[in-house]
Amino acid sequence: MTTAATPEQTTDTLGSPDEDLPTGWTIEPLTGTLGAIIHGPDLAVALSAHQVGAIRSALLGFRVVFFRGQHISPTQQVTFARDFGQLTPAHPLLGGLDDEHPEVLVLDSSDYPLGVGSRANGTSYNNRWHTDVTFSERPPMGTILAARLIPERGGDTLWADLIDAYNTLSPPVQHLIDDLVAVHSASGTFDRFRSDDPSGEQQQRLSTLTPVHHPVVRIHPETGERGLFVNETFTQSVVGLSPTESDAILNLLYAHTVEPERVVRWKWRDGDVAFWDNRATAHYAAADYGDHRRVMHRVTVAGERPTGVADAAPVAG
Ligand SMILES: O=C(O)CCC(=O)C(=O)O
Repeated sequence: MTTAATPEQTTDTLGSPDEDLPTGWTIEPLTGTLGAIIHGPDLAVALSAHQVGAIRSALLGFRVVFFRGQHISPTQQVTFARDFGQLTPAHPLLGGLDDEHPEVLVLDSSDYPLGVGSRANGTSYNNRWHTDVTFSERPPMGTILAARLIPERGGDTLWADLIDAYNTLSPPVQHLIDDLVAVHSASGTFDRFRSDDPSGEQQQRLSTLTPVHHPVVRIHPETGERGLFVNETFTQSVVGLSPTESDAILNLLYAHTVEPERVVRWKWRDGDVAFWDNRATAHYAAADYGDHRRVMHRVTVAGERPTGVADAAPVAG
């Protein structure tokens, strides 16, 4: 199991007591448990194994880490991301930035015209809580998001801590959900292709994606922690429950997950980079900047098939 940096191991001033940090690096936690700024790295240059290990450890401990003012190019973003594993294509349904950068997904608010909240055709520009690509068998392990164009006001991103969400449920509710399995699907969210896809190519890709099953409570593959693994964007229902039961349990979990104590909010500045553990967080991009433009580049590191409590339990002899 990998060791994770925790808020207790760091200080919010320069000179962290964490002796494992590379020289000149410090970690500034943003809340009691979730989110930290890593000061010191230059993501535009090759990192040493020690530096990569320090970022990974901070990621496991804080679940989302931030780097200020990096201004990295798409190629540098891809190179940095590769330090943490194999990359996925930009998205199962959407193309990449260009032929040189098939791993870079462009999130441009101008592709989703119309102001606040839900956008054209009833679709949204990530202003809905979600964990990335949980409609696939192997959702990404992590996501690296680089700010390219930030509106003057608004456009923050919020992350919620899925492990703390599990840990703060009462034991009877934990017991109730520990062995449940949920259905995740891209349809609904990406239905806009029906009206927005003259060639039919994206609709064709959508039709190849069948719903997948994931445990409601996921065991983190590196830390062994239990976390909720459902989100209101891609989770459709809980297997074996009536629609009323499924909706009630999922809505309870969603509401609990995004209570303010479990959320960190990031105010972007030009050149910032965020890296989140997609196995332990959900996120939400606030669409509160009217018709201003906001552009982000996203790269995702491949992940494994989620395992649940039942998968991890020892087999009875
Ligand atoms: O644009 C953002 O701030 C978040 C992006 C996002 O939600 C995503 O990549 O899934």
